[in-house]
Amino acid sequence: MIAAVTLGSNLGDRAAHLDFAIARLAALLDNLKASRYYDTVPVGVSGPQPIYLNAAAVGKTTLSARELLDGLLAIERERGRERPHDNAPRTLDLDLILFGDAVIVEPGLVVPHPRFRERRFVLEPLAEVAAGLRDPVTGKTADQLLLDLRAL
Ligand code: PH2
Ligand code: MG
Ligand code: MG
Repeated sequence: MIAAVTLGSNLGDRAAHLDFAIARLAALLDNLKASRYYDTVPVGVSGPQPIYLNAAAVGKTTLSARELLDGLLAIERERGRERPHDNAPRTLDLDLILFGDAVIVEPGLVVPHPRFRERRFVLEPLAEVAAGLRDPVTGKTADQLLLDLRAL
């Protein structure tokens, strides 16, 4: 299965957290392709927050979506991720965005990610590494979803 993961950090040495995550992801996903790092303005958070550094990575895996998710959460913990409240600033956030053509709604695991189509900070890096990757819900590629966003 081809998995797409997005990375985000807005606490501490943001680039070091993303570098670390990409090195770890390379052990979970074959042929890992990682995007450049994008400085992005915080979206949908309550108070003022530091600027994020976001990226995307895609690769192949034989793990299940749940196994991959557990792997992502373990990497977050290695960078001291804390969750004091929803959308709190974080050292490292790893979100599973797409998992082949799987549509999954389970506790703690919703794929495709429910908000990724509206998020430029997800679609821009994703389109860089996997322009043709398709969202099984809308049938659109990452490129098309990004264009839709630009047309708004
Ligand atoms: N993550 C969020 C909420 N808002 N904004 C940006 N720019 N980048 C993020 O990674 C991000 C966000 C929840 O995970
Ligand atoms: Mg997130
Ligand atoms: Mg997350």
